[in-house]
Amino acid sequence: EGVGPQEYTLIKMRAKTVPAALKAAGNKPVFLVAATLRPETMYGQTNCWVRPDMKYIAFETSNGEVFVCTRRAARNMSYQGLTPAEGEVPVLAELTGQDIMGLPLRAPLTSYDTIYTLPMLTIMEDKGTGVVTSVPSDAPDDLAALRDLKNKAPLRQKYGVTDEMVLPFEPVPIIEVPGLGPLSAVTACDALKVQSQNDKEKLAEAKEQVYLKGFYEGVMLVPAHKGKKVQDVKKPIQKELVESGQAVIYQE
Ligand code: A2H
Repeated sequence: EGVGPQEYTLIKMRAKTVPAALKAAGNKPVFLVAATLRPETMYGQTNCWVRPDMKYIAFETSNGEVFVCTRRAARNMSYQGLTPAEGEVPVLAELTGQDIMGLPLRAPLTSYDTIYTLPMLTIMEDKGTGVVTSVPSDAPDDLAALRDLKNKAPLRQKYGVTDEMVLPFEPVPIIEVPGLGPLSAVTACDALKVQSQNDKEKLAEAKEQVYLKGFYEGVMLVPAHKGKKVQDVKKPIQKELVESGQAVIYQE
């Protein structure tokens, strides 16, 4: 990794219903918080990823909201002014990813009114918040994991997610990438014949093709920013999300 701290945008995904494991939250609004480097892609969110076997916590923030993420990330947040007392995390509940699987969420900027938490098995414990937002149009890992769930009914059953949480959701064209079209991750994964979320080598190659080009040459397709370069809208979109209370800045 790089030398300095990495800055992420934490996307606040509001739980539309509160599961039994989160009853300690009472009436406070509950958010799953996903760390992203690409806030301008939030127009293309189709779901939220959690890892079924991973441990998460719910804690109360300095403004009376409840955030769900890994304990490690919450500890970092406690030194970034996000908890009531510096260095202290007021834990409300301990959970596993499975406890919050299939949760309906309202997420910023996406055209889908409700998206769901779904299982991704390759989420790393020591990066970001352990909650990942899914943009299958522009992220090969997200596309591969979504396709796994779409193609494999037994996988959906294993983690208790229903057809309705998965099948209606398709990659949304949000960024045109020269040579890769309006669904760059789809183009790359199809060309390389990526087989699943565990197809490490091909996914690494797909990401190499998609990420740099997407960021440096991508042009926005969404009406609000149509024709603008990805590079030029990233910061303004981040700012808009933060100022409207739909995101916070997080570093690690
Ligand atoms: B990005 P970096 Cl569209 N485990 O968000 C695995 N992946 C994780 C993670 C974790 N614990 N935490 C965050 N991520 C993903 C969007 C996106 C992202 C797009 C394109 C590129 C991209 C939609 N998913 O990242 O190792 C998140 O996916 C390019 C690397 O800290 C996050 O941003 O550089 C990115 O990896 C952070 O990865």
